[in-house]
Amino acid sequence: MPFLNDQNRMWQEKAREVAEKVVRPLARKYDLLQEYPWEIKDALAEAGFFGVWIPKEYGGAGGTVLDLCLVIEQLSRACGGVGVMYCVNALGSFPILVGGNEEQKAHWLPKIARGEKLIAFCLSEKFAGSDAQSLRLAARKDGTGWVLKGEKKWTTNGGAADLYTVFAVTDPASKSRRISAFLVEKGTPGFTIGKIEDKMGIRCVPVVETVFHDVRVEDAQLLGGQPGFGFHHAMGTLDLARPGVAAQGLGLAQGSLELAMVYGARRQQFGSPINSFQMIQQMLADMATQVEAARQLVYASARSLDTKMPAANKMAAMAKLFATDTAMKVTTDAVQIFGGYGYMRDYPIEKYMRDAKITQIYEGTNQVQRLVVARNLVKETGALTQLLEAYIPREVQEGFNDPATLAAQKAGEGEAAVRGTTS
Ligand code: COS
Repeated sequence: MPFLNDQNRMWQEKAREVAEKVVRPLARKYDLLQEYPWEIKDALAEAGFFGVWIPKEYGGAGGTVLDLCLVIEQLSRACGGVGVMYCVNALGSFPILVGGNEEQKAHWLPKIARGEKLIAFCLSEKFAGSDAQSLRLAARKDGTGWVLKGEKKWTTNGGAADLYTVFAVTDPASKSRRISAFLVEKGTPGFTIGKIEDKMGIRCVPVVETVFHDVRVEDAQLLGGQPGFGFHHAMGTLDLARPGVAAQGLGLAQGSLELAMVYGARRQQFGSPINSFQMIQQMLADMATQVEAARQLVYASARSLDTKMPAANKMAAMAKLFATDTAMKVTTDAVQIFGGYGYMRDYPIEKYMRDAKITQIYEGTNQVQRLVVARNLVKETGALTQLLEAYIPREVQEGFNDPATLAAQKAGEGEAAVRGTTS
C-alpha cells in the first residue's frame, strides 16, 4: 500500500494477521451468541493493539490516528463487531487525552494501553441523540464530590467496560458551560446496567442502557478538574474518533468485496463463472472503486488529525459519512452477488451488511456529518468571497446589500443554515 510508512505498515500487517488467525474463525460464533468475545479481546491485548493510540509516556505505543485506523480496518475486514469492540476503547479514552488532567492520564491510560481496563463512552440518552447538548443526566455538587442521577442510552461496551466516561449536566442555567464529563468506575454504588439491547449487527459487543441512581463521584473524577467543558471534550473526542468508524466501514466494505470476488470466481451459471459476466464485472469494478476512494479519504482524514491541520473535523466528518455510506452500498451489492446464498445466515456475507448499517448511525448520524461539513463550508466561504464575488450575478449582490435583507440576516444570525438530523 503506497503512502504508508514503516510504522503504519507494521500495525497494518500485525492486525491483518490477528484478524485472519483469531477474528475471522470466531466471528460467526459471537454473532450467534451475542456475547462479548473475551478470547478475542485477550488476543488484541497481547498484540498490543489497546496501546496504539496512547502516548508512550502513558505506557502506550505512541501511534497515530492513522495507525489506529489501519488496525480497525483490518479487524473489521474479518468482523465488524470486533472492529467496534476494539475502537470503542479509543472513543472512551480520547476524552482523557483531550481533556484529562495529569493525574487522570497517569492513572488510567497505562491500564487502558495494556488492555487491563476496558472503557465506554456515555453521551447519548433517550432524548439526546444528534442533539447532544440536550442531555439530562444531572450531576449535583455535594461537598468534595458530585452526585449523578439519570440514564444513558446506547452505551457500547457497557457491562464489559471497567471505566465509563459519563457526560452530565452540571450547570443547567448555562448555555455554553452546561455539561461536564466524569470518570465512573464499574461497581460504584448506584451505577447499574439496564436494558441490554438485542441488535441487528455488531452483536459481539454489548450495547446497553446505563443507570445512575445517586452515584457519588469525587472531584478527582471530574474530567480535567474543572466543570463546564464537557461538550467541548465530547466534540473534540468525536473529531478524533470519527476516522475510526470510517475505518470500520472501510474494513467491512473491503471484506465483503473480497468475499464477492471469490464467490464470483467459483459460482458457475450458464456454463461460466459469474465473474466473467459484464453485469457482475461492473458491480465488482464499482465496488472496488468506491472502496479505494473511501480508503484514500479515511487515511487522509487520519493524517489531517495527526498533523493538526485546520478543518480536520471537516475531513473526519467527510471520511465517516463517505466510508460508511460506501460500506452500506458495497456490502449490499456483495449480498446481491451471492444471490440466494447471500440472504442466508449460513454464510458470513449477510453479517457484513448487518454490521455496516450501524456505522451510518453511531458516532454521529451521517446527517450530522453532513451538517458538520456544511457548517465548515459556510465558514470557509468568507475567505473566498473577495476573490470570487465579481463572478456572482450583480443583482444577487444588490439584493444582498439591500437594507431589508441585511436586517433579516442579522436577526437570523447564529441560526445554523443547515439542520436536518435523524436521531
Ligand atoms: N471541537 C471542540 N468544540 C466544539 C466542536 C469541536 N469539533 N464543535 C463544537 N464545539 C463547541 C463550539 O465551539 C461551541 O462552544 P461555545 O459554546 O463555547 O461557543 C459549543 O461546542 C457548541 O457548538 P455548536 O453550537 O456547534 O453545537 P450544536 O449543539 O449545534 O451541535 C452537533 C453540533 C450537531 C455537530 C453536535 O451536537 C454533534 O456532533 N451531535 C452528534 C452527537 C454524536 O455524535 N453522538 C453520538 C455519540 S457516540 S455513539
